Amino acid sequence: MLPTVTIVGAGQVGATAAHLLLLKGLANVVLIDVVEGLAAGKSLDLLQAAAIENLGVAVTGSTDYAAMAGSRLVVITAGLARKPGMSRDDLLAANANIVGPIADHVARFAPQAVVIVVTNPLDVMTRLVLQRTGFPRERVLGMAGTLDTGRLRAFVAQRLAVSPASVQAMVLGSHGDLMVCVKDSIRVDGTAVSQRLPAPDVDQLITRTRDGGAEIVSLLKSSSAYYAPAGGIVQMVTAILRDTHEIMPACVCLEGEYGLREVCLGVPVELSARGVARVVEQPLSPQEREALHRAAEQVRTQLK
Ligand code: TXD
Repeated sequence: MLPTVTIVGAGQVGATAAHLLLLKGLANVVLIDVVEGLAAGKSLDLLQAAAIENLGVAVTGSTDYAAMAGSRLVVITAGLARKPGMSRDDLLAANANIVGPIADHVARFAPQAVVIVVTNPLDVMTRLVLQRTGFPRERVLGMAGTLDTGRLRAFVAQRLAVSPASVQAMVLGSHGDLMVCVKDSIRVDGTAVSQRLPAPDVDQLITRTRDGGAEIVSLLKSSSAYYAPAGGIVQMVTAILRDTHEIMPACVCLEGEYGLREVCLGVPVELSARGVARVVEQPLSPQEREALHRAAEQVRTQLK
């Protein structure tokens, strides 16, 4: 029997992630949204889309948080998204008021679930969910690093006209201006990117990755990105449901790793059936380490 994944927030990111999960035949999906009819309507549409693909998956939608009972994973995408000119931090107070009570519902109705937080500002919301659920840190993760890494891989692959499958990278730190792109981690067919591109070009691709969300917001105007964010969610969900032990970046509460404590930040983690099997300490240059600590400071300030 397929496991159940609940997605709270049936908006752009939530519904697109549901679609991907169903098409990959990975899970049955429960959608929950406060807007009357939204989750129910989208779940019917998704059920029919799955039937066209001959997939016998279950999809339901509800306004009732109790519908998440028995879920293996809960993904939180509920909240406001950015409009042009807004930073992720402008969403802080409004989204904390949405995500805090949702975390209480998760603790009540899905006490054994692994939680993936997506709502911005991501690092602060992940910490909030960790505190409000009281779950161990292994079971509360934030999604941003898989998205940011995907963006960087896309830009490098496009610039060099190679397959994205040939490009490896690791983007850490905060989801925002203080993201930390580990330059040594960018490799093309196993060779350092510095052998393929001049340093200013690499820097330009890193800057475009850092501003990748804003670039899309400024074009779409009435919403932020959702296809690649949904892909980033499904990459993590797949590793957890299939117990792959893959290493990928995720936002997790640090307990001494990288010299940081009690702050949630993007770092490489090994994902398994129980969530985070291990935080991986990747070698960083002194500048990257300092940038990671600056990101931690900013997240701490926002938490206050
Ligand atoms: O990398 C990342 N982490 C991100 C995060 C990448 C892209 C988007 N990122 C953030 O995800 C974005 O800044 C937002 O904070 C969330 C959701 O973005 P999305 O684009 O999906 O926003 P929508 O389309 O507005 O959908 C949000 C839905 C909407 O249907 C609301 O009715 C619902 O959330 N909502 C709720 N559902 C359940 N319960 C409550 N309380 C609730 N409040 C709003």
